[in-house]
Formats: sequence, structure tokens, C-alpha cells
Amino acid sequence: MNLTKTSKFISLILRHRPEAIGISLDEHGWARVDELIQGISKRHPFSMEMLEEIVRTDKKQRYSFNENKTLIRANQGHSIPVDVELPEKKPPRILYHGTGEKFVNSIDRQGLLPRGRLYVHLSPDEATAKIVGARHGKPVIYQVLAGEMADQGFTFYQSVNGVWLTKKVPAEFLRKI
Ligand code: HQG
Repeated sequence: MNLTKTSKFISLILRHRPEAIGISLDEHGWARVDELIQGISKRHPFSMEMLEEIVRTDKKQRYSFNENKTLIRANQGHSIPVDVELPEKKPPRILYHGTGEKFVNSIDRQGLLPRGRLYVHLSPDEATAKIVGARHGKPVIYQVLAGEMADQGFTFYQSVNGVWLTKKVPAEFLRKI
């Protein structure tokens, strides 16, 4: 059984398209574990043990269970409007955003926008940003003047897996590196 493939499918379900297996999320992004397992089991054999292994070994800690493991949600990355109750947090002075070369003209004009997701995703360091950017082609890295943004009233959140989130980054706060 290819758990990586199933993990990607779970990301799709818990962030973007729960209806793909006929389930729904509550307002805080939670899905019922029994419904998720049942939905995936219609496609291939899938058990609670496999789900627990996916959650435990995911390198980016993409998912969380509730305390008694009856509910599961994605920690971030949603396109559907759910409130995963992220704590607001003061960002470091500089954060990073990695993107593909093809988006640079548009970003330089419009700043960073969430596009398909609820938030713009920012990385704590340059190396991580490069990996994120490389998903979109030749990577380009921006420094984000997060400290200045926070001073001017922009809100930042940090997901449990270290990804920083904010609604938008106007171009004046971006420096290409
Ligand atoms: C770009 C992965 C044109 C933006 C990663 C990005 C991350 C613009 C793309 C997480 C733009 C959206 C998120 C503008 C932003 N004009 N393009 N004004 N503003 N963009 O995949 O940040 O594996 O939705 O630069 O590791 O690449 O899924 O966002 O290139 O943490 O857990 O629009 O996804 O994590 O692409 O990645 P995405 P992202 P997971």
C-alpha cells in the first residue's frame, strides 16, 4: 500500500474537496475519522492503523486528530473556508516566500495573494522557501518584511507545522533575493 499517495488524497479531502468521498467538514475543518476511513476504504483497503501512521510520520505534520481520535483535520492549506483556530502570533522581522519565475511579474505588481487558498503561505527560512518555490518551476525567493507589516497592523498566524500565514502581502513589503 502506497501511504504517500493516500496521504495526498487525504490532503485533497481535508483541505479542498471533502465531497470527493461524500463527507463534509465542520466549521473548524474537522472531519469524522470513521467517515474518512469508510470513504477511502471504498477505493482501497484502509484502516485506522494506516491513518495513524500517515498522521504520525507526515514530515510536514499536515494533520491533527482531536483528543480521542474521533475527528481529524488538516492543520493548514485549505481552500474551503474553515477556521482552524490558529493563534495570532507576532512574526519574526523577516519571513520568506518561494514561488515560480512565471509568477514574478504578477507578484511584483499585485503583491502576494492567497490565490486558491485562504492565506498566503510564508516560510521561516530561505531553504524551505526554495523547496516550496521549486514546486512551481524555477524557484524565486522573496524576503517578506513581516516585522514592518505587523507594526502596521497586518495579522500573522503560525500553523502547528511552522508555516506562517497572512491574508496578503502588498508589494512594498517584498524584496526579491
Ligand atoms: C503565487 C505546500 C501571481 C504564489 C507548500 C504561489 C506550502 C501569485 C502560487 C503550501 C500571486 C500559489 C503553499 C500573484 C501569489 N500573482 N501568482 N499576485 N500571489 N502567487 O501552492 O505558497 O505540501 O497555493 O507565489 O509547502 O506555493 O501542500 O501556494 O507560487 O507550505 O502541505 O501563487 O503548500 O505545502 O501556489 O504553497 P500554492 P504555495 P503542502
